[in-house]
Amino acid sequence: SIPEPQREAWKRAQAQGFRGKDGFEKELVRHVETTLARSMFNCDEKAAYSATSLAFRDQLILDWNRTQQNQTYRDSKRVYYLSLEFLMGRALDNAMLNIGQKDTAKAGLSELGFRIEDIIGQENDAALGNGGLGRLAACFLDSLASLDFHAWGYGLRYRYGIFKQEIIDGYQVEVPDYWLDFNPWEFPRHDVTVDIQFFGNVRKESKEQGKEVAIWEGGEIVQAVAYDVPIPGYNTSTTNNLRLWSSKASGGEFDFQKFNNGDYESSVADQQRAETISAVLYPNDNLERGKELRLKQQYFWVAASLHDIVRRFKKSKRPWKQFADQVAIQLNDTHPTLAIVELQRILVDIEGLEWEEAWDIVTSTFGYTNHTVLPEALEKWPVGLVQHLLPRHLQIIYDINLYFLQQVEKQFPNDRDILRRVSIIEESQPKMVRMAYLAIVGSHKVNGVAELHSDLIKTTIFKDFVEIYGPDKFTNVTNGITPRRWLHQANPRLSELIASKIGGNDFLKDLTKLNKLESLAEDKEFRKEWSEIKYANKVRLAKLIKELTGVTVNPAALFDIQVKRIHEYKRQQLNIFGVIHRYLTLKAMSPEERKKQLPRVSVFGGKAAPGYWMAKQIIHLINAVGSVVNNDADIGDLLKVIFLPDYNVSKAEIITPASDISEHISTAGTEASGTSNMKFVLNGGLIIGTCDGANIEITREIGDNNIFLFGNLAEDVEDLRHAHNYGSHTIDPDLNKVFEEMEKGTFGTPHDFSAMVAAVRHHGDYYLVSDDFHSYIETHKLVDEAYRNQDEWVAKCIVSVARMGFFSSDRCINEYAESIWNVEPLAVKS
Ligand code: GL9
Repeated sequence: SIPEPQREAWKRAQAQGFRGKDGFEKELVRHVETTLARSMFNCDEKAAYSATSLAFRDQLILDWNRTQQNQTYRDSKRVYYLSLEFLMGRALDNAMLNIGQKDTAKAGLSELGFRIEDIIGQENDAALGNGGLGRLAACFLDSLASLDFHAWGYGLRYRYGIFKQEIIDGYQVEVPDYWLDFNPWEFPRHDVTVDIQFFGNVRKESKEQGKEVAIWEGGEIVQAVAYDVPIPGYNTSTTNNLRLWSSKASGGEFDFQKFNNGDYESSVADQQRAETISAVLYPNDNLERGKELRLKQQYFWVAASLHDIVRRFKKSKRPWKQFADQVAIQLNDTHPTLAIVELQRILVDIEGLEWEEAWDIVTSTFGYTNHTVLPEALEKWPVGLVQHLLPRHLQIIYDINLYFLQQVEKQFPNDRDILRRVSIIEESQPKMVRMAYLAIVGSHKVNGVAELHSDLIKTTIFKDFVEIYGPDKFTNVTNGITPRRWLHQANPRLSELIASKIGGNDFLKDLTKLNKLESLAEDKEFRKEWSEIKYANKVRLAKLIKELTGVTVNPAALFDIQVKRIHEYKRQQLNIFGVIHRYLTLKAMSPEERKKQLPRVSVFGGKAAPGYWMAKQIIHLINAVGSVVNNDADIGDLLKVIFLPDYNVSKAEIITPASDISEHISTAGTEASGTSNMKFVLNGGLIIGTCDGANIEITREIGDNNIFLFGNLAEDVEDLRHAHNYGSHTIDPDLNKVFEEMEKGTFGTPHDFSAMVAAVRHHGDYYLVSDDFHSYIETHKLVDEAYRNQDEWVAKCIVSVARMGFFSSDRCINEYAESIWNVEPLAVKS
């Protein structure tokens, strides 16, 4: 640091942000001319985007530096959010809004010859996630900063984010997403590196007083390099840090030796191998596939992050027993569970603490969030693989398990079976490490993400652990979404209308203030303005549909939208079967009768995991139905079926504000929470849904007359499945007609879709498509009827929005802070 006498000079020279439109223009042109080495003669939209981003980035950095200095100085407890996925989307629009300078930029860009929308549209999405879990992490970062919490995110800097989806002949084709060619939002910290060890072996060494220490040696080293991403809060100068690790060959002596020996190629190959660790995001949603590289990613990321966290703690020179007073680490799903083992290893092997003392620290530090009960998504790693890659960690896992099972045995002396059931090691062939159990044993709190889900984990997958630890270790924090991105940014006109009616923008920081809207639901003029905005948003989506699919849709039709990952449990197949049923019904009508029907646009969007064959079949069927229905002259505007390719965060910002109705129709008990349900309602759309995940709490908040619920309940699912397999399973007659039409070849070769039909007819209909079909169809009739009465419909939308305050991610973060992390917000002093 600079000595006192020179500090005055530093202060005089300190960087200042730009002020006003003229200041912004000056900065923009400066960046075009000096940073990018261009001029007004070759400044295209891409260059204008780059320069605008750099101007805003400078602004952010000032706040960011101040926040980091302030947090270091205050040295209060920090929250660390460990997530393998951060589905951030675009940063520029968000930065402009959070700083509060979007209007300045708009005016400045326009004077310089650009439209702000075109400039914003130049940015690649940062798509480092699959779906809800990764987007939740991104919303949480926004809330943590906006609420002035001292928090860091830790993740991986994937070179390739989630693949881009192209639709070719109705089939999904995956294209790599290389998004890093120009990314002004990250700062490489080449001076912040951590050496990460893999493989090798463990030796025991005797120390003084007969004490034994484990020494992990040999193997190979890969270097982790930090890349920092500033996370601005809304209307606060707090700007937090998201640290993403990138892998690099360690460049140690070994490589040089090879190089000097003339083995140039193999030393380059080593380099490449090291770099593959952070190369690609695994594209699975709600599925784990036990790949060695994935385990390497997990350890690489967790070890680098913990090293960083421990280094920061040690700077404060506090005793170890204060660690958990300074540090709260939240595990986003089981992906970072090795952090529990790694911290225990650091404390015992490196820092020399006793096992018990270390374990107390570890368990007070961690919290674990579960995001799914689907068995195929629960992580397990073969013991042999862990042994090979992380020999010392496997020993520690065995010791953790030993002490845990001893405790269980004491508690339940006459119950041998419970030991088998709860053991962290599954005694299967091959033996497996059960990561969720390790996460529970190593954390002080475990939470689910919606009430039903949190109840389900307590009564099903983690039942034994509730017996062992008591119910207080298990809690619920219902998910939420950030109203900054999902209302203010995605739907600026609605946000402005609301602000103008309820006395300002405060609701963006306290979403419960939306309740002031409720009394306006009966105001005719207000309803009119509301409808005009919805219509404009539908026009905007219709334009996108035209651009991406070539199909013209009528914005006056009822827009019915289902966008989310394609998965059998989410039941896009139920939706498309319903669409076929609607098509058949329309076809059977006389032209006069048809004229009385309400026009509908069914929009689908979402990616299928590349290895998920059935999900890809569903995409194919949707497209096949679209190409028949959209070209049927009998039907015209009465029904259009759209598959929007490459659904991502920036498209969601256009899609979400444009729904009349959206579909959240998972088999009851399978969707842990869902978060797009919240986004659609917050944007003035109604939803059709099952009694699943957060739909239940949405219903409780907005009232059951404002939502279209249908289908069997979670508590009946097991019995129904049992009946399908062991009793008789009669297929719903209307669904049968749909199947017969598919088998006739109306939508292409019947063979193409035979597996989808067979899943329902012959393979036990695990997702209850037939059981729920009738109720689904009937409920859609109610939707049509309700939509005909626009006055009442709009009133329902307004009332619903007014009651959505609960679903802000700010509320979530405050709940985590109070009941799990024990931290309080601290604003940056200006
Ligand atoms: C998920 C659940 O399936 C969603 O219902 C839930 O809303 C989110 C966030 O809690 O978590 N669990 C899960 O594995 N995914 C979810 O979206 N999938 C991924 O995004 C990887």
